[in-house]
Amino acid sequence: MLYHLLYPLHNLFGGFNVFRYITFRSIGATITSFILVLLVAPAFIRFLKRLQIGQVIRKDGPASHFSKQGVPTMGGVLIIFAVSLSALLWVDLTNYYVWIVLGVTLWYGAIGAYDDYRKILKKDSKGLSGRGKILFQVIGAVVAGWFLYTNPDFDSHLSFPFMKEIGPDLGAWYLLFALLVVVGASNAVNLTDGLDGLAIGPTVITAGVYLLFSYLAGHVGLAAYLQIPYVPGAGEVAVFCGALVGASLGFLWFNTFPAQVFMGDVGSLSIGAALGTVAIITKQEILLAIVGGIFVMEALSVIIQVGFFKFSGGKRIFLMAPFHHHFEKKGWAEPKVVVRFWIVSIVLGLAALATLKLR
Ligand code: 57M
Repeated sequence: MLYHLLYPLHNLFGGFNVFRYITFRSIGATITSFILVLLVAPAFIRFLKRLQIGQVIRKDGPASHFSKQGVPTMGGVLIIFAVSLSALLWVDLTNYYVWIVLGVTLWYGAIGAYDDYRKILKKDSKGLSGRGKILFQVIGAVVAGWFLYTNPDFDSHLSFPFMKEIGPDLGAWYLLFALLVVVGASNAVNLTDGLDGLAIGPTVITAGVYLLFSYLAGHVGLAAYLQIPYVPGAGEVAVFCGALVGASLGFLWFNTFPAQVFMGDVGSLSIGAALGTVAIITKQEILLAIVGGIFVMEALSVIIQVGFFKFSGGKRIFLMAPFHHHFEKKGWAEPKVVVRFWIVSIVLGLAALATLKLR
Protein backbone atom coordinates (compact mmCIF):
# COMPACT_ATOMS: atom_id res chain seq x y z
CA MET A 1 0.00 0.00 0.00
CA LEU A 2 2.87 2.34 0.87
CA TYR A 3 4.33 1.63 -2.57
CA HIS A 4 1.11 2.84 -4.22
CA LEU A 5 0.64 5.81 -1.88
CA LEU A 6 4.17 7.15 -1.60
CA TYR A 7 6.15 6.15 -4.68
CA PRO A 8 3.95 8.29 -7.04
CA LEU A 9 4.91 11.32 -4.91
CA HIS A 10 8.63 10.87 -5.62
CA ASN A 11 8.60 13.89 -7.96
CA LEU A 12 7.50 16.06 -5.02
CA PHE A 13 9.86 14.46 -2.54
CA GLY A 14 12.83 12.57 -3.98
CA GLY A 15 13.18 10.40 -0.85
CA PHE A 16 9.99 8.51 -1.78
CA ASN A 17 11.94 6.99 -4.66
CA VAL A 18 13.16 4.27 -2.26
CA PHE A 19 9.68 2.73 -2.28
CA ARG A 20 10.47 1.54 -5.79
CA TYR A 21 13.12 -0.83 -4.48
CA ILE A 22 12.23 -4.36 -3.49
CA THR A 23 15.27 -4.49 -1.18
CA PHE A 24 14.04 -1.47 0.79
CA ARG A 25 10.48 -2.77 0.99
CA SER A 26 11.65 -6.26 2.06
CA ILE A 27 13.58 -4.76 4.95
CA GLY A 28 10.58 -2.56 5.78
CA ALA A 29 8.28 -5.60 5.80
CA THR A 30 10.68 -7.56 8.03
CA ILE A 31 10.94 -4.81 10.64
CA THR A 32 7.20 -4.00 10.51
CA SER A 33 6.04 -7.55 11.16
CA PHE A 34 8.69 -8.07 13.85
CA ILE A 35 7.54 -4.96 15.74
CA LEU A 36 3.87 -5.82 15.21
CA VAL A 37 4.33 -9.21 16.87
CA LEU A 38 6.35 -7.75 19.74
CA LEU A 39 3.69 -5.10 20.37
CA VAL A 40 0.61 -7.27 20.08
CA ALA A 41 1.84 -10.59 21.55
CA PRO A 42 1.62 -9.77 25.29
CA ALA A 43 -2.04 -8.71 25.02
CA PHE A 44 -2.78 -11.59 22.63
CA ILE A 45 -1.25 -14.16 25.02
CA ARG A 46 -3.35 -12.73 27.88
CA PHE A 47 -6.42 -12.95 25.63
CA LEU A 48 -5.69 -16.62 24.79
CA LYS A 49 -5.26 -17.38 28.50
CA ARG A 50 -8.57 -15.68 29.32
CA LEU A 51 -10.34 -17.77 26.66
CA GLN A 52 -8.51 -20.83 28.04
CA ILE A 53 -7.01 -21.66 24.66
CA GLY A 54 -4.34 -23.78 26.30
CA GLN A 55 -2.44 -26.81 25.05
CA VAL A 56 -3.63 -30.27 26.10
CA ILE A 57 -0.48 -32.41 26.58
CA ARG A 58 -0.49 -36.04 25.46
CA LYS A 59 0.03 -38.54 28.27
CA ASP A 60 2.23 -40.80 26.09
CA GLY A 61 4.85 -38.12 25.46
CA PRO A 62 8.12 -37.29 27.21
CA ALA A 63 7.51 -36.49 30.90
CA SER A 64 9.33 -33.17 30.50
CA HIS A 65 6.34 -31.95 28.48
CA PHE A 66 3.73 -32.42 31.22
CA SER A 67 4.62 -29.04 32.72
CA LYS A 68 3.56 -27.43 29.41
CA GLN A 69 -0.09 -28.21 30.14
CA GLY A 70 -2.14 -25.05 29.60
CA VAL A 71 0.49 -23.02 27.70
CA PRO A 72 -1.62 -20.86 25.35
CA THR A 73 -1.66 -22.08 21.78
CA MET A 74 -2.91 -20.71 18.44
CA GLY A 75 -0.16 -18.05 18.48
CA GLY A 76 0.00 -18.68 14.74
CA VAL A 77 -2.98 -16.31 14.41
CA LEU A 78 -0.60 -13.54 15.40
CA ILE A 79 2.02 -14.66 12.86
CA ILE A 80 -0.56 -14.71 10.05
CA PHE A 81 -1.94 -11.32 11.14
CA ALA A 82 1.54 -9.71 11.20
CA VAL A 83 2.65 -11.30 7.92
CA SER A 84 -0.54 -10.30 6.10
CA LEU A 85 -0.64 -6.73 7.43
CA SER A 86 3.05 -6.10 6.84
CA ALA A 87 2.93 -7.65 3.36
CA LEU A 88 -0.14 -5.59 2.41
CA LEU A 89 1.64 -2.45 3.59
CA TRP A 90 4.87 -3.05 1.66
CA VAL A 91 4.14 -5.10 -1.50
CA ASP A 92 3.10 -3.96 -4.93
CA LEU A 93 -0.56 -4.95 -4.63
CA THR A 94 -0.87 -5.55 -8.38
CA ASN A 95 1.55 -8.50 -8.13
CA TYR A 96 -0.10 -11.84 -8.97
CA TYR A 97 2.27 -14.06 -6.96
CA VAL A 98 1.87 -12.20 -3.70
CA TRP A 99 -1.89 -12.78 -3.73
CA ILE A 100 -1.37 -16.50 -4.40
CA VAL A 101 1.02 -16.98 -1.50
CA LEU A 102 -1.15 -14.86 0.82
CA GLY A 103 -4.24 -16.85 -0.23
CA VAL A 104 -2.50 -20.18 0.47
CA THR A 105 -1.26 -18.93 3.86
CA LEU A 106 -4.77 -17.86 4.89
CA TRP A 107 -6.41 -21.05 3.59
CA TYR A 108 -4.01 -23.36 5.44
CA GLY A 109 -4.28 -21.09 8.48
CA ALA A 110 -8.05 -21.60 8.41
CA ILE A 111 -7.63 -25.40 8.24
CA GLY A 112 -5.23 -25.29 11.20
CA ALA A 113 -7.44 -22.91 13.17
CA TYR A 114 -10.44 -25.19 12.75
CA ASP A 115 -8.34 -28.16 13.89
CA ASP A 116 -7.06 -26.24 16.93
CA TYR A 117 -10.58 -25.06 17.73
CA ARG A 118 -11.88 -28.65 17.68
CA LYS A 119 -9.02 -29.89 19.87
CA ILE A 120 -9.03 -27.10 22.43
CA LEU A 121 -12.46 -25.60 22.73
CA LYS A 122 -14.51 -28.63 21.72
CA LYS A 123 -12.16 -30.95 23.68
CA ASP A 124 -12.10 -33.27 20.67
CA SER A 125 -8.59 -34.74 21.12
CA LYS A 126 -8.25 -35.76 17.46
CA GLY A 127 -9.35 -32.42 16.01
CA LEU A 128 -10.15 -32.41 12.31
CA SER A 129 -9.82 -35.97 10.95
CA GLY A 130 -6.58 -36.81 9.12
CA ARG A 131 -8.50 -37.32 5.88
CA GLY A 132 -10.44 -34.10 6.25
CA LYS A 133 -7.26 -32.17 6.87
CA ILE A 134 -5.51 -33.65 3.83
CA LEU A 135 -8.57 -33.07 1.62
CA PHE A 136 -8.69 -29.34 2.46
CA GLN A 137 -4.92 -29.09 2.09
CA VAL A 138 -5.09 -30.70 -1.35
CA ILE A 139 -7.89 -28.34 -2.43
CA GLY A 140 -5.80 -25.31 -1.43
CA ALA A 141 -2.68 -26.61 -3.18
CA VAL A 142 -4.52 -27.55 -6.38
CA VAL A 143 -6.20 -24.15 -6.65
CA ALA A 144 -2.87 -22.37 -6.08
CA GLY A 145 -1.08 -24.71 -8.52
CA TRP A 146 -3.76 -24.07 -11.13
CA PHE A 147 -3.42 -20.29 -10.83
CA LEU A 148 0.34 -20.63 -11.27
CA TYR A 149 0.17 -23.17 -14.08
CA THR A 150 -2.30 -21.15 -16.14
CA ASN A 151 -0.23 -17.97 -15.83
CA PRO A 152 1.24 -17.29 -19.30
CA ASP A 153 4.67 -16.62 -17.74
CA PHE A 154 4.70 -19.98 -16.03
CA ASP A 155 7.43 -22.47 -16.87
CA SER A 156 6.84 -26.14 -15.99
CA HIS A 157 10.52 -27.11 -16.12
CA LEU A 158 12.13 -28.35 -12.96
CA SER A 159 15.41 -26.84 -11.81
CA PHE A 160 18.01 -28.82 -9.88
CA PRO A 161 20.47 -27.17 -7.50
CA PHE A 162 24.10 -28.02 -8.33
CA MET A 163 23.05 -29.47 -11.73
CA LYS A 164 21.88 -26.48 -13.70
CA GLU A 165 22.02 -28.20 -17.08
CA ILE A 166 19.31 -30.70 -16.05
CA GLY A 167 15.75 -29.39 -16.28
CA PRO A 168 13.02 -31.84 -17.30
CA ASP A 169 9.66 -30.42 -18.39
CA LEU A 170 6.90 -31.79 -16.17
CA GLY A 171 4.09 -30.34 -18.29
CA ALA A 172 0.71 -30.84 -16.63
CA TRP A 173 2.35 -33.19 -14.08
CA TYR A 174 3.68 -30.01 -12.55
CA LEU A 175 0.30 -29.63 -10.83
CA LEU A 176 0.80 -32.92 -8.97
CA PHE A 177 4.36 -31.98 -8.12
CA ALA A 178 3.26 -28.58 -6.78
CA LEU A 179 0.62 -30.30 -4.67
CA LEU A 180 3.22 -32.62 -3.13
CA VAL A 181 5.53 -29.70 -2.35
CA VAL A 182 2.87 -27.55 -0.65
CA VAL A 183 1.08 -30.32 1.26
CA GLY A 184 4.39 -31.99 2.16
CA ALA A 185 5.95 -28.77 3.44
CA SER A 186 2.85 -27.90 5.46
CA ASN A 187 2.77 -31.27 7.22
CA ALA A 188 6.54 -31.40 7.71
CA VAL A 189 6.55 -28.07 9.57
CA ASN A 190 3.59 -29.31 11.61
CA LEU A 191 5.50 -32.44 12.67
CA THR A 192 8.57 -30.37 13.55
CA ASP A 193 6.58 -28.08 15.84
CA GLY A 194 7.01 -30.15 19.00
CA LEU A 195 9.64 -28.29 21.08
CA ASP A 196 9.93 -24.64 22.11
CA GLY A 197 11.30 -22.66 19.17
CA LEU A 198 12.02 -25.77 17.11
CA ALA A 199 9.86 -25.03 14.07
CA ILE A 200 10.10 -21.24 14.08
CA GLY A 201 13.93 -21.13 14.08
CA PRO A 202 14.34 -23.03 10.78
CA THR A 203 11.38 -21.00 9.45
CA VAL A 204 13.43 -17.81 9.89
CA ILE A 205 16.37 -19.40 8.03
CA THR A 206 14.23 -20.87 5.23
CA ALA A 207 12.20 -17.70 4.67
CA GLY A 208 15.42 -15.66 4.76
CA VAL A 209 17.04 -17.81 2.08
CA TYR A 210 13.90 -17.58 -0.07
CA LEU A 211 13.84 -13.81 0.40
CA LEU A 212 17.16 -13.75 -1.43
CA PHE A 213 16.15 -16.34 -4.05
CA SER A 214 12.86 -14.53 -4.82
CA TYR A 215 14.74 -11.30 -5.34
CA LEU A 216 17.26 -12.99 -7.64
CA ALA A 217 14.60 -14.95 -9.56
CA GLY A 218 12.75 -11.72 -10.29
CA HIS A 219 15.83 -9.89 -11.53
CA VAL A 220 16.51 -10.64 -15.18
CA GLY A 221 20.23 -9.80 -15.06
CA LEU A 222 21.07 -11.56 -11.80
CA ALA A 223 19.01 -14.64 -12.68
CA ALA A 224 20.87 -14.98 -15.98
CA TYR A 225 24.24 -14.41 -14.32
CA LEU A 226 23.56 -17.04 -11.63
CA GLN A 227 21.85 -19.39 -14.10
CA ILE A 228 18.70 -19.71 -12.04
CA PRO A 229 15.21 -19.61 -13.58
CA TYR A 230 14.02 -16.06 -14.27
CA VAL A 231 10.45 -15.55 -13.02
CA PRO A 232 9.14 -12.09 -13.94
CA GLY A 233 7.35 -10.62 -10.91
CA ALA A 234 8.79 -13.07 -8.37
CA GLY A 235 10.83 -10.27 -6.79
CA GLU A 236 7.76 -9.04 -4.89
CA VAL A 237 7.64 -12.40 -3.10
CA ALA A 238 10.86 -11.29 -1.36
CA VAL A 239 8.74 -8.69 0.45
CA PHE A 240 6.36 -11.43 1.62
CA CYS A 241 9.36 -13.51 2.78
CA GLY A 242 10.64 -10.49 4.69
CA ALA A 243 7.29 -10.20 6.46
CA LEU A 244 7.52 -13.91 7.35
CA VAL A 245 11.09 -13.58 8.67
CA GLY A 246 10.10 -10.61 10.86
CA ALA A 247 6.93 -12.20 12.24
CA SER A 248 8.80 -15.45 12.94
CA LEU A 249 11.58 -13.65 14.80
CA GLY A 250 8.94 -11.80 16.81
CA PHE A 251 7.16 -15.07 17.57
CA LEU A 252 10.42 -16.73 18.59
CA TRP A 253 10.77 -14.02 21.24
CA PHE A 254 7.79 -15.56 23.04
CA ASN A 255 8.11 -19.17 21.85
CA THR A 256 11.69 -19.69 22.99
CA PHE A 257 12.22 -21.99 25.97
CA PRO A 258 10.26 -21.88 28.25
CA ALA A 259 7.55 -20.99 25.74
CA GLN A 260 4.87 -18.46 26.67
CA VAL A 261 2.84 -19.49 23.62
CA PHE A 262 2.72 -22.24 20.96
CA MET A 263 1.82 -21.51 17.35
CA GLY A 264 -0.78 -24.30 17.03
CA ASP A 265 -1.75 -25.96 13.75
CA VAL A 266 -2.95 -22.55 12.56
CA GLY A 267 0.70 -21.50 12.57
CA SER A 268 2.53 -24.65 11.53
CA LEU A 269 0.25 -25.64 8.63
CA SER A 270 0.17 -22.11 7.20
CA ILE A 271 3.91 -21.45 7.53
CA GLY A 272 4.77 -24.77 5.83
CA ALA A 273 2.32 -24.12 3.01
CA ALA A 274 3.64 -20.57 2.55
CA LEU A 275 7.22 -21.85 2.25
CA GLY A 276 6.13 -24.55 -0.23
CA THR A 277 4.29 -21.98 -2.35
CA VAL A 278 7.26 -19.59 -2.36
CA ALA A 279 9.48 -22.49 -3.48
CA ILE A 280 7.13 -23.17 -6.41
CA ILE A 281 6.81 -19.53 -7.44
CA THR A 282 10.58 -19.03 -7.46
CA LYS A 283 11.10 -22.36 -9.30
CA GLN A 284 13.35 -23.52 -6.46
CA GLU A 285 11.30 -26.44 -5.20
CA ILE A 286 14.16 -28.88 -4.70
CA LEU A 287 16.13 -26.25 -2.84
CA LEU A 288 13.40 -26.41 -0.17
CA ALA A 289 14.53 -29.94 0.71
CA ILE A 290 18.02 -28.54 1.38
CA VAL A 291 17.30 -25.34 3.27
CA GLY A 292 14.28 -26.90 4.99
CA GLY A 293 16.26 -30.10 5.67
CA ILE A 294 15.20 -30.09 9.34
CA PHE A 295 11.54 -30.29 8.30
CA VAL A 296 12.35 -33.06 5.79
CA MET A 297 14.32 -35.03 8.38
CA GLU A 298 11.50 -34.77 10.93
CA ALA A 299 8.91 -35.94 8.40
CA LEU A 300 11.14 -38.79 7.21
CA SER A 301 11.72 -39.92 10.80
CA VAL A 302 7.96 -40.34 11.21
CA ILE A 303 7.56 -42.18 7.89
CA ILE A 304 10.45 -44.54 8.73
CA GLN A 305 9.32 -45.10 12.32
CA VAL A 306 5.68 -45.76 11.45
CA GLY A 307 6.64 -47.94 8.44
CA PHE A 308 9.14 -50.00 10.43
CA PHE A 309 6.73 -50.24 13.39
CA LYS A 310 4.05 -51.79 11.17
CA PHE A 311 6.44 -53.95 9.15
CA SER A 312 8.26 -55.37 12.18
CA GLY A 313 5.16 -55.86 14.31
CA GLY A 314 5.94 -53.21 16.92
CA LYS A 315 9.71 -52.56 16.78
CA ARG A 316 11.11 -49.02 16.62
CA ILE A 317 14.14 -47.44 14.93
CA PHE A 318 14.06 -44.24 16.97
CA LEU A 319 13.25 -44.08 20.67
CA MET A 320 10.31 -41.92 19.57
CA ALA A 321 9.31 -40.07 16.40
CA PRO A 322 9.39 -37.28 15.25
CA PHE A 323 13.17 -37.20 15.54
CA HIS A 324 13.36 -34.46 18.22
CA HIS A 325 11.65 -36.79 20.73
CA HIS A 326 14.44 -39.32 20.14
CA PHE A 327 17.00 -36.92 21.58
CA GLU A 328 14.74 -35.93 24.45
CA LYS A 329 14.38 -39.60 25.33
CA LYS A 330 18.17 -39.89 25.23
CA GLY A 331 18.26 -37.28 27.99
CA TRP A 332 19.22 -34.12 26.09
CA ALA A 333 17.69 -30.99 27.62
CA GLU A 334 15.03 -29.41 25.40
CA PRO A 335 17.00 -26.19 24.61
CA LYS A 336 20.01 -28.32 23.64
CA VAL A 337 17.97 -30.27 21.07
CA VAL A 338 16.46 -27.06 19.73
CA VAL A 339 19.68 -25.06 19.43
CA ARG A 340 21.48 -27.99 17.80
CA PHE A 341 18.66 -28.32 15.26
CA TRP A 342 18.99 -24.57 14.59
CA ILE A 343 22.73 -25.01 14.03
CA VAL A 344 22.04 -27.70 11.45
CA SER A 345 19.43 -25.44 9.88
CA ILE A 346 21.93 -22.58 9.55
CA VAL A 347 24.46 -24.89 7.90
CA LEU A 348 21.75 -26.12 5.52
CA GLY A 349 20.88 -22.50 4.74
CA LEU A 350 24.51 -21.90 3.81
CA ALA A 351 24.50 -25.03 1.63
CA ALA A 352 21.41 -23.65 -0.13
CA LEU A 353 23.23 -20.37 -0.79
CA ALA A 354 26.19 -22.32 -2.16
CA THR A 355 23.92 -23.70 -4.90
CA LEU A 356 23.98 -20.22 -6.43
CA LYS A 357 27.63 -20.51 -7.38
CA LEU A 358 28.25 -24.26 -7.57
CA ARG A 359 26.94 -26.18 -10.54
C1 57M B 1 1.96 -32.14 16.08
N1 57M B 1 2.59 -31.28 18.03
C2 57M B 1 2.90 -31.50 19.27
C3 57M B 1 1.24 -27.14 19.61
C4 57M B 1 1.93 -26.89 18.31
C5 57M B 1 2.07 -39.61 13.16
C6 57M B 1 2.59 -38.97 14.40
C7 57M B 1 4.06 -39.10 14.49
C8 57M B 1 2.09 -37.52 14.47
C9 57M B 1 2.70 -36.70 15.57
C10 57M B 1 1.93 -35.45 15.64
O1 57M B 1 0.80 -35.41 16.04
N2 57M B 1 2.58 -34.37 15.22
C11 57M B 1 2.02 -33.07 14.96
C12 57M B 1 3.09 -32.08 16.95
C13 57M B 1 2.19 -30.61 20.34
O2 57M B 1 2.17 -29.22 19.92
C14 57M B 1 0.97 -28.64 19.50
O3 57M B 1 0.75 -28.89 18.14
C15 57M B 1 1.07 -27.70 17.40
C16 57M B 1 1.71 -28.02 16.09
N3 57M B 1 0.85 -28.80 15.33
O4 57M B 1 1.98 -25.54 18.01
O5 57M B 1 0.04 -26.44 19.68
C17 57M B 1 3.08 -30.71 21.57
O6 57M B 1 4.41 -30.35 21.20
C18 57M B 1 5.03 -29.65 22.28
N4 57M B 1 5.43 -28.29 21.83
C19 57M B 1 6.37 -27.63 22.56
N5 57M B 1 6.74 -26.38 22.14
C20 57M B 1 6.23 -25.77 21.05
O7 57M B 1 6.64 -24.62 20.71
O8 57M B 1 6.87 -28.14 23.53
C21 57M B 1 4.88 -27.72 20.71
C22 57M B 1 5.27 -26.47 20.29
C23 57M B 1 2.72 -29.76 22.68
C24 57M B 1 4.03 -29.59 23.40
O9 57M B 1 4.22 -30.69 24.24
O10 57M B 1 1.69 -30.32 23.43
C25 57M B 1 2.84 -32.97 19.69
O11 57M B 1 3.92 -33.55 19.75
O12 57M B 1 1.74 -33.44 19.96
N6 57M B 1 2.69 -37.44 16.77
C26 57M B 1 3.64 -37.29 17.66
O13 57M B 1 4.44 -36.41 17.55
C27 57M B 1 3.72 -38.31 18.75
N7 57M B 1 4.63 -39.35 18.31
C28 57M B 1 4.32 -40.68 18.28
O14 57M B 1 3.23 -41.07 18.61
N8 57M B 1 5.35 -41.49 17.86
C29 57M B 1 5.28 -42.93 17.77
C30 57M B 1 5.26 -43.40 16.31
C31 57M B 1 5.06 -44.89 16.18
C32 57M B 1 4.48 -42.55 15.40
C33 57M B 1 6.57 -43.52 18.29
O15 57M B 1 7.64 -43.02 17.91
O16 57M B 1 6.49 -44.46 19.03
C34 57M B 1 4.28 -37.72 19.99
N9 57M B 1 3.65 -36.52 20.41
C35 57M B 1 3.62 -36.20 21.72
N10 57M B 1 3.99 -36.99 22.64
N11 57M B 1 3.17 -35.01 22.16
C36 57M B 1 4.22 -38.76 21.05
C37 57M B 1 4.50 -38.23 22.36
